[in-house]
Amino acid sequence: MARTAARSSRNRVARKAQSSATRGGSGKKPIDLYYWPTPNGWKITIMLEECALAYTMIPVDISKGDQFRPGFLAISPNNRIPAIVDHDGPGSKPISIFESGAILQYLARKTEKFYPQDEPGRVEVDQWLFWQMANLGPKAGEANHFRHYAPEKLPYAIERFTNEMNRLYGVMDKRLQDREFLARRYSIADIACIGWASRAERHGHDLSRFPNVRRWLKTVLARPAVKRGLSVKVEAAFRVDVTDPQVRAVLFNQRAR
Ligand SMILES: N[C@@H](CCC(=O)N[C@@H](CS)C(=O)NCC(=O)O)C(=O)O
Repeated sequence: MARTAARSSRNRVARKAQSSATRGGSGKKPIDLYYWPTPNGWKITIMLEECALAYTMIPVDISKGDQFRPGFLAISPNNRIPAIVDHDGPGSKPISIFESGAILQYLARKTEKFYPQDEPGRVEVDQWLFWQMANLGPKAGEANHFRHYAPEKLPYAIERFTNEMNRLYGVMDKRLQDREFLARRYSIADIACIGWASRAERHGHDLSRFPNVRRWLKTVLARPAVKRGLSVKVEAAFRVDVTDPQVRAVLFNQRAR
């Protein structure tokens, strides 16, 4: 399904989601996905796979500073992955998008998938999508940082963010108490949460305490497109050493340039 092609100075991996591969090519240029294998990156590989959209994966090695290259900053001014370029955007013109929530909404509108057509339905999805963007993702990032990457173990910071993750899994568990998915049907709100919930133990949590989240996770992880999205690997990512001072300077010492 995936092939590797040398293009410009970087390796790109062209992927065609399974169902579109069996339908045959549309003749359209694949979407460029600027990616690193992290929960934010997986949101978009999962969505592209779910929507059967062809894409070219362009690794952005955030441990080496690729996110500060001018070409990438022109697309993603916040120096973060993921970002996409859709060569077949509105009016058949190319469009670039950064911020995973904006990318999910764009792809959902483009394909009319995983996002309801009616306004109440959209509001329901948007609330849980923004909940993930503003809460689950950032708090998990901080919990992860203070638990695994901070040079000193700071009990206050560890407790603060571990508690917040506990609170957030509680909110999610309650929401899933009487429904299968976060909104009416499986949607971009669920897709946004998968990469985070699947790494709950890294944020200090055992999902057996949140049985509805655990049941939801089992359901979404069983989806073939989710499996494919989570399996988009970049070899170099396995070799990143977060104790390396150069890597730490790139990732954890960023200031305005
Ligand atoms: N709000 C952003 C967050 C993206 C983000 O934090 N990406 C991380 C990887 S998960 C990144 O690119 N880090 C690079 C860096 O810290 O310089 C989104 O949802 O797209």
